[in-house]
Amino acid sequence: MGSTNKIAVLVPDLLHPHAVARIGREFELVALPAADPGLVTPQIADKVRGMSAMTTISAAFIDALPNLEIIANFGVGYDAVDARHAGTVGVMVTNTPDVLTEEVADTAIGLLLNTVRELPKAEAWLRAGRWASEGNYPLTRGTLRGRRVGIFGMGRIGLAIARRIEAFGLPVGYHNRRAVEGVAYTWYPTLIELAGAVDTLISVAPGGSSTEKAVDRKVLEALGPNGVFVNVGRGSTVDEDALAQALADGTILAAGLDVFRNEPEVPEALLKSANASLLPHVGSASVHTRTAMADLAVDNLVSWFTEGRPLTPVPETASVNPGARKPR
Ligand code: A2R
Repeated sequence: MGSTNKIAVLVPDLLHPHAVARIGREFELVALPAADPGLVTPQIADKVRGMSAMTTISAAFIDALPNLEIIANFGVGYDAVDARHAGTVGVMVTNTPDVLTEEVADTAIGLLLNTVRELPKAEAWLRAGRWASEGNYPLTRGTLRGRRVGIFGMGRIGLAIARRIEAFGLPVGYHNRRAVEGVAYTWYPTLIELAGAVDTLISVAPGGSSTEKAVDRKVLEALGPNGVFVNVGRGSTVDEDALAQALADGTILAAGLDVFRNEPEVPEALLKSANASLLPHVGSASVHTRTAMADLAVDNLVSWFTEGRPLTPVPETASVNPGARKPR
Protein backbone atom coordinates (compact mmCIF):
# COMPACT_ATOMS: atom_id res chain seq x y z
CA MET A 1 0.00 0.00 0.00
CA GLY A 2 1.65 3.18 -1.20
CA SER A 3 1.04 6.68 0.09
CA THR A 4 -1.61 8.61 -1.80
CA ASN A 5 -0.48 12.09 -0.75
CA LYS A 6 1.26 12.86 -4.05
CA ILE A 7 -1.69 11.77 -6.21
CA ALA A 8 -3.55 14.79 -7.61
CA VAL A 9 -7.34 14.60 -7.24
CA LEU A 10 -9.43 17.24 -8.95
CA VAL A 11 -12.60 18.68 -7.40
CA PRO A 12 -14.45 20.74 -9.99
CA ASP A 13 -17.22 23.02 -8.69
CA LEU A 14 -18.80 22.42 -5.27
CA LEU A 15 -18.48 19.17 -3.32
CA HIS A 16 -19.50 18.14 0.20
CA PRO A 17 -17.00 19.76 2.65
CA HIS A 18 -16.22 16.43 4.36
CA ALA A 19 -15.19 14.95 0.99
CA VAL A 20 -13.08 18.02 0.16
CA ALA A 21 -11.39 17.91 3.60
CA ARG A 22 -10.56 14.21 3.26
CA ILE A 23 -9.23 14.65 -0.28
CA GLY A 24 -7.07 17.52 1.03
CA ARG A 25 -5.63 15.28 3.77
CA GLU A 26 -5.23 12.07 1.80
CA PHE A 27 -4.36 13.35 -1.70
CA GLU A 28 -3.08 16.50 -3.40
CA LEU A 29 -6.29 18.50 -3.79
CA VAL A 30 -6.70 20.42 -7.05
CA ALA A 31 -9.79 22.66 -7.14
CA LEU A 32 -11.47 24.21 -10.18
CA PRO A 33 -14.52 26.51 -10.11
CA ALA A 34 -16.28 24.47 -12.80
CA ALA A 35 -15.93 21.24 -14.80
CA ASP A 36 -14.94 23.24 -17.88
CA PRO A 37 -12.24 21.93 -20.25
CA GLY A 38 -11.24 25.56 -20.86
CA LEU A 39 -10.05 25.83 -17.24
CA VAL A 40 -7.69 22.83 -17.47
CA THR A 41 -4.10 24.13 -17.60
CA PRO A 42 -1.32 21.94 -19.05
CA GLN A 43 -0.05 21.41 -15.49
CA ILE A 44 -3.46 20.19 -14.27
CA ALA A 45 -3.86 18.00 -17.36
CA ASP A 46 -0.49 16.44 -16.65
CA LYS A 47 -0.92 15.60 -12.99
CA VAL A 48 -4.59 14.88 -12.28
CA ARG A 49 -5.26 11.13 -11.83
CA GLY A 50 -8.49 11.20 -9.82
CA MET A 51 -11.63 13.29 -9.54
CA SER A 52 -14.61 13.58 -7.24
CA ALA A 53 -17.62 15.61 -8.31
CA MET A 54 -21.32 16.27 -7.98
CA THR A 55 -21.62 18.25 -11.18
CA THR A 56 -21.91 17.51 -14.90
CA ILE A 57 -18.81 15.73 -16.22
CA SER A 58 -18.79 15.79 -20.02
CA ALA A 59 -16.82 13.68 -22.47
CA ALA A 60 -14.83 16.81 -23.38
CA PHE A 61 -13.85 17.35 -19.73
CA ILE A 62 -12.73 13.72 -19.42
CA ASP A 63 -10.72 14.07 -22.65
CA ALA A 64 -9.06 17.23 -21.30
CA LEU A 65 -7.53 15.13 -18.49
CA PRO A 66 -5.37 12.50 -20.26
CA ASN A 67 -4.07 10.96 -17.03
CA LEU A 68 -7.43 10.75 -15.29
CA GLU A 69 -8.16 7.21 -14.05
CA ILE A 70 -11.24 7.51 -11.85
CA ILE A 71 -14.26 9.77 -11.30
CA ALA A 72 -15.86 9.30 -7.87
CA ASN A 73 -19.37 10.66 -8.32
CA PHE A 74 -21.05 12.03 -5.18
CA GLY A 75 -24.54 10.50 -5.38
CA VAL A 76 -26.09 7.22 -6.48
CA GLY A 77 -27.52 8.83 -9.63
CA TYR A 78 -24.68 9.45 -12.07
CA ASP A 79 -26.61 10.58 -15.16
CA ALA A 80 -24.61 13.85 -15.06
CA VAL A 81 -21.39 11.93 -15.75
CA ASP A 82 -20.73 10.64 -19.26
CA ALA A 83 -20.03 7.15 -17.91
CA ARG A 84 -20.31 5.50 -21.31
CA HIS A 85 -17.53 7.73 -22.67
CA ALA A 86 -15.49 7.18 -19.51
CA GLY A 87 -15.75 3.42 -20.03
CA THR A 88 -14.70 3.77 -23.66
CA VAL A 89 -11.50 5.61 -22.75
CA GLY A 90 -10.74 3.42 -19.71
CA VAL A 91 -11.77 5.76 -16.91
CA MET A 92 -13.47 4.20 -13.87
CA VAL A 93 -16.67 5.84 -12.57
CA THR A 94 -18.00 5.12 -9.08
CA ASN A 95 -21.19 6.24 -7.33
CA THR A 96 -22.54 6.10 -3.76
CA PRO A 97 -25.22 3.38 -3.58
CA ASP A 98 -26.71 1.81 -0.43
CA VAL A 99 -25.58 4.46 2.08
CA LEU A 100 -28.48 6.73 1.06
CA THR A 101 -31.13 4.07 0.37
CA GLU A 102 -33.08 4.24 3.64
CA GLU A 103 -32.88 8.06 3.84
CA VAL A 104 -34.33 8.53 0.35
CA ALA A 105 -37.04 5.95 1.09
CA ASP A 106 -37.95 7.87 4.27
CA THR A 107 -38.18 11.08 2.23
CA ALA A 108 -40.38 9.39 -0.36
CA ILE A 109 -42.86 8.35 2.33
CA GLY A 110 -42.82 11.82 3.89
CA LEU A 111 -43.46 13.40 0.50
CA LEU A 112 -46.26 10.92 -0.24
CA LEU A 113 -47.98 11.75 3.06
CA ASN A 114 -47.45 15.49 2.52
CA THR A 115 -49.03 15.14 -0.91
CA VAL A 116 -52.15 13.15 -0.05
CA ARG A 117 -52.80 14.62 3.41
CA GLU A 118 -51.61 18.21 2.61
CA LEU A 119 -49.58 18.37 5.83
CA PRO A 120 -47.39 21.37 4.80
CA LYS A 121 -50.52 23.34 3.89
CA ALA A 122 -52.20 22.36 7.16
CA GLU A 123 -49.15 23.61 9.08
CA ALA A 124 -49.18 26.85 7.08
CA TRP A 125 -52.87 27.21 8.03
CA LEU A 126 -51.97 26.95 11.73
CA ARG A 127 -48.99 29.31 11.49
CA ALA A 128 -51.06 31.92 9.65
CA GLY A 129 -53.51 31.94 12.56
CA ARG A 130 -56.31 30.55 10.42
CA TRP A 131 -57.07 27.66 12.81
CA ALA A 132 -58.00 30.22 15.48
CA SER A 133 -59.68 32.69 13.12
CA GLU A 134 -61.38 30.41 10.59
CA GLY A 135 -61.54 27.00 12.24
CA ASN A 136 -60.33 23.56 11.27
CA TYR A 137 -58.23 22.95 8.18
CA PRO A 138 -60.52 21.56 5.43
CA LEU A 139 -60.77 17.76 5.20
CA THR A 140 -58.32 16.44 2.59
CA ARG A 141 -59.63 14.89 -0.60
CA GLY A 142 -56.60 12.65 -0.62
CA THR A 143 -55.83 9.72 1.67
CA LEU A 144 -53.48 6.76 1.65
CA ARG A 145 -56.37 4.50 2.60
CA GLY A 146 -57.42 2.13 -0.16
CA ARG A 147 -54.55 3.09 -2.45
CA ARG A 148 -52.62 0.77 -4.74
CA VAL A 149 -49.00 1.78 -5.16
CA GLY A 150 -46.77 1.36 -8.20
CA ILE A 151 -43.02 1.84 -8.07
CA PHE A 152 -41.15 2.90 -11.21
CA GLY A 153 -37.60 1.65 -10.59
CA MET A 154 -37.66 -1.28 -8.14
CA GLY A 155 -33.96 -1.17 -7.31
CA ARG A 156 -32.30 -0.58 -3.95
CA ILE A 157 -34.34 2.51 -3.06
CA GLY A 158 -37.51 1.18 -4.71
CA LEU A 159 -37.37 -1.94 -2.53
CA ALA A 160 -36.87 0.17 0.61
CA ILE A 161 -39.93 2.25 -0.35
CA ALA A 162 -41.95 -0.91 -1.09
CA ARG A 163 -41.16 -2.34 2.37
CA ARG A 164 -42.47 0.86 3.95
CA ILE A 165 -45.59 0.87 1.77
CA GLU A 166 -46.28 -2.74 2.81
CA ALA A 167 -46.22 -1.61 6.44
CA PHE A 168 -48.97 0.88 5.53
CA GLY A 169 -51.09 -2.10 4.42
CA LEU A 170 -51.13 -1.17 0.73
CA PRO A 171 -50.50 -3.47 -2.27
CA VAL A 172 -47.38 -2.81 -4.37
CA GLY A 173 -46.62 -3.32 -8.06
CA TYR A 174 -43.63 -2.13 -10.06
CA HIS A 175 -42.10 -1.56 -13.46
CA ASN A 176 -38.46 -2.21 -14.34
CA ARG A 177 -37.09 -3.40 -17.65
CA ARG A 178 -36.71 -6.82 -16.02
CA ALA A 179 -38.68 -8.50 -13.21
CA VAL A 180 -36.68 -8.65 -9.97
CA GLU A 181 -35.97 -12.22 -8.88
CA GLY A 182 -37.19 -13.21 -5.45
CA VAL A 183 -39.59 -10.26 -5.17
CA ALA A 184 -43.29 -11.03 -4.67
CA TYR A 185 -44.58 -7.63 -5.83
CA THR A 186 -46.40 -7.70 -9.17
CA TRP A 187 -44.18 -6.78 -12.14
CA TYR A 188 -45.61 -4.86 -15.08
CA PRO A 189 -43.62 -5.01 -18.33
CA THR A 190 -44.50 -1.42 -19.27
CA LEU A 191 -44.90 1.79 -17.28
CA ILE A 192 -48.33 2.46 -18.78
CA GLU A 193 -49.59 -0.96 -17.66
CA LEU A 194 -48.34 -0.24 -14.15
CA ALA A 195 -49.98 3.21 -14.16
CA GLY A 196 -53.26 1.65 -15.29
CA ALA A 197 -53.17 -0.91 -12.47
CA VAL A 198 -52.46 1.53 -9.61
CA ASP A 199 -53.56 4.99 -8.46
CA THR A 200 -50.30 6.01 -6.79
CA LEU A 201 -47.07 6.05 -8.79
CA ILE A 202 -43.73 6.58 -7.06
CA SER A 203 -40.79 7.12 -9.40
CA VAL A 204 -37.28 6.35 -8.22
CA ALA A 205 -35.94 5.52 -11.66
CA PRO A 206 -32.54 6.88 -12.74
CA GLY A 207 -32.13 9.66 -15.30
CA GLY A 208 -30.67 9.18 -18.78
CA SER A 209 -31.93 8.54 -22.27
CA SER A 210 -33.81 5.30 -21.45
CA THR A 211 -36.12 7.05 -18.96
CA GLU A 212 -36.33 10.51 -20.63
CA LYS A 213 -39.91 11.86 -20.22
CA ALA A 214 -41.15 8.32 -19.48
CA VAL A 215 -43.87 9.79 -17.25
CA ASP A 216 -45.88 11.56 -19.93
CA ARG A 217 -49.48 12.57 -20.56
CA LYS A 218 -50.52 8.99 -21.38
CA VAL A 219 -49.05 7.59 -18.16
CA LEU A 220 -50.76 10.31 -16.11
CA GLU A 221 -54.09 9.61 -17.86
CA ALA A 222 -53.68 5.91 -17.05
CA LEU A 223 -53.09 6.82 -13.38
CA GLY A 224 -56.49 8.50 -13.39
CA PRO A 225 -58.39 11.24 -11.56
CA ASN A 226 -57.61 9.84 -8.10
CA GLY A 227 -53.98 9.48 -9.15
CA VAL A 228 -51.02 10.63 -7.11
CA PHE A 229 -47.55 10.90 -8.64
CA VAL A 230 -44.45 11.13 -6.43
CA ASN A 231 -40.94 11.60 -7.84
CA VAL A 232 -37.73 11.10 -5.84
CA GLY A 233 -35.67 9.79 -8.80
CA ARG A 234 -34.80 12.32 -11.49
CA GLY A 235 -36.77 15.22 -13.00
CA SER A 236 -35.72 14.20 -16.50
CA THR A 237 -37.98 11.12 -16.29
CA VAL A 238 -41.06 13.38 -16.34
CA ASP A 239 -42.68 15.53 -19.02
CA GLU A 240 -43.09 18.49 -16.64
CA ASP A 241 -45.42 20.41 -18.98
CA ALA A 242 -47.72 17.40 -19.21
CA LEU A 243 -47.59 16.97 -15.43
CA ALA A 244 -48.48 20.62 -14.74
CA GLN A 245 -51.35 20.33 -17.20
CA ALA A 246 -52.57 17.07 -15.62
CA LEU A 247 -52.55 18.70 -12.19
CA ALA A 248 -54.43 21.75 -13.49
CA ASP A 249 -57.14 19.91 -15.41
CA GLY A 250 -57.84 17.09 -12.93
CA THR A 251 -56.27 14.31 -14.98
CA ILE A 252 -54.59 13.33 -11.68
CA LEU A 253 -55.34 14.38 -8.10
CA ALA A 254 -51.93 15.51 -6.83
CA ALA A 255 -48.16 15.24 -7.15
CA GLY A 256 -45.20 15.28 -4.77
CA LEU A 257 -41.89 16.25 -6.35
CA ASP A 258 -38.38 16.27 -4.87
CA VAL A 259 -36.60 16.44 -8.24
CA PHE A 260 -36.91 18.64 -11.32
CA ARG A 261 -35.53 18.67 -14.84
CA ASN A 262 -33.56 21.90 -14.56
CA GLU A 263 -32.68 22.25 -10.87
CA PRO A 264 -32.75 24.60 -9.06
CA GLU A 265 -35.25 26.09 -11.53
CA VAL A 266 -38.81 24.89 -10.96
CA PRO A 267 -41.38 25.52 -13.70
CA GLU A 268 -43.75 28.37 -12.88
CA ALA A 269 -46.76 26.16 -13.61
CA LEU A 270 -45.67 23.69 -10.91
CA LEU A 271 -44.89 26.50 -8.43
CA LYS A 272 -48.42 27.78 -8.92
CA SER A 273 -50.01 24.35 -8.69
CA ALA A 274 -52.09 24.06 -5.49
CA ASN A 275 -52.15 20.26 -5.65
CA ALA A 276 -48.39 19.78 -5.88
CA SER A 277 -46.15 19.32 -2.83
CA LEU A 278 -42.64 20.49 -3.74
CA LEU A 279 -39.26 19.84 -2.10
CA PRO A 280 -35.82 21.20 -3.13
CA HIS A 281 -34.13 17.82 -3.86
CA VAL A 282 -33.64 16.82 -0.22
CA GLY A 283 -34.00 13.03 -0.66
CA SER A 284 -30.65 12.17 0.93
CA ALA A 285 -30.00 15.58 2.49
CA SER A 286 -29.29 14.83 6.17
CA VAL A 287 -25.91 15.48 7.80
CA HIS A 288 -25.69 11.75 8.60
CA THR A 289 -26.33 10.46 5.09
CA ARG A 290 -24.43 13.12 3.16
CA THR A 291 -21.37 12.45 5.35
CA ALA A 292 -21.66 8.72 4.59
CA MET A 293 -21.91 9.54 0.86
CA ALA A 294 -18.82 11.78 1.09
CA ASP A 295 -16.89 8.98 2.82
CA LEU A 296 -17.90 6.41 0.20
CA ALA A 297 -16.90 8.73 -2.67
CA VAL A 298 -13.43 9.26 -1.12
CA ASP A 299 -13.10 5.59 -0.06
CA ASN A 300 -13.53 4.67 -3.73
CA LEU A 301 -10.54 6.90 -4.60
CA VAL A 302 -8.47 5.45 -1.76
CA SER A 303 -9.30 1.86 -2.73
CA TRP A 304 -8.52 2.54 -6.40
CA PHE A 305 -5.12 4.07 -5.71
CA THR A 306 -4.07 1.67 -2.93
CA GLU A 307 -5.74 -1.65 -3.80
CA GLY A 308 -6.21 -1.17 -7.54
CA ARG A 309 -9.98 -1.67 -7.39
CA PRO A 310 -13.02 0.53 -6.76
CA LEU A 311 -15.63 -0.20 -4.08
CA THR A 312 -18.78 0.73 -6.00
CA PRO A 313 -18.18 0.94 -9.77
CA VAL A 314 -21.10 1.83 -12.06
CA PRO A 315 -22.05 -0.88 -14.61
CA GLU A 316 -20.74 1.10 -17.61
CA THR A 317 -17.17 0.97 -16.25
CA ALA A 318 -17.27 -2.28 -14.24
CA SER A 319 -14.57 -3.88 -16.40
CA VAL A 320 -12.15 -0.91 -16.34
CA ASN A 321 -8.83 -1.76 -14.69
CA PRO A 322 -5.98 0.46 -13.46
CA GLY A 323 -3.70 1.14 -16.40
CA ALA A 324 -6.62 0.99 -18.85
CA ARG A 325 -6.62 4.73 -19.56
CA LYS A 326 -6.53 5.53 -23.25
CA PRO A 327 -6.01 9.27 -23.70
CA ARG A 328 -7.76 10.69 -26.71
O1 A2R B 1 -34.67 -1.73 -15.63
P1 A2R B 1 -33.82 -2.51 -14.68
O2 A2R B 1 -34.23 -3.96 -14.62
O3 A2R B 1 -32.34 -2.30 -14.91
O4 A2R B 1 -34.16 -1.93 -13.21
C1 A2R B 1 -33.68 -0.66 -12.78
C2 A2R B 1 -34.70 0.45 -13.01
N1 A2R B 1 -34.54 1.07 -14.33
C3 A2R B 1 -35.52 1.14 -15.25
N2 A2R B 1 -36.79 0.73 -15.23
C4 A2R B 1 -37.53 0.92 -16.35
N3 A2R B 1 -37.06 1.54 -17.46
C5 A2R B 1 -35.78 1.96 -17.53
N4 A2R B 1 -35.33 2.55 -18.62
C6 A2R B 1 -34.95 1.78 -16.37
N5 A2R B 1 -33.66 2.07 -16.09
C7 A2R B 1 -33.43 1.63 -14.85
O5 A2R B 1 -34.44 1.42 -11.99
C8 A2R B 1 -33.53 -0.65 -11.27
O6 A2R B 1 -34.42 -1.53 -10.66
C9 A2R B 1 -33.90 0.76 -10.85
C10 A2R B 1 -32.72 1.54 -10.32
O7 A2R B 1 -32.30 0.90 -9.16
P2 A2R B 1 -30.79 0.93 -8.64
O8 A2R B 1 -29.85 0.84 -9.77
O9 A2R B 1 -30.68 -0.08 -7.52
O10 A2R B 1 -30.62 2.40 -8.07
P3 A2R B 1 -31.05 3.01 -6.65
O11 A2R B 1 -29.91 2.91 -5.70
O12 A2R B 1 -32.36 2.46 -6.23
O13 A2R B 1 -31.20 4.54 -7.07
C11 A2R B 1 -32.18 4.89 -8.07
C12 A2R B 1 -32.16 6.36 -8.43
C13 A2R B 1 -30.81 6.97 -8.76
O14 A2R B 1 -30.38 6.66 -10.06
C14 A2R B 1 -31.08 8.45 -8.61
O15 A2R B 1 -31.68 8.95 -9.77
C15 A2R B 1 -32.09 8.47 -7.48
O16 A2R B 1 -32.58 7.14 -7.33
O17 A2R B 1 -31.46 8.90 -6.31
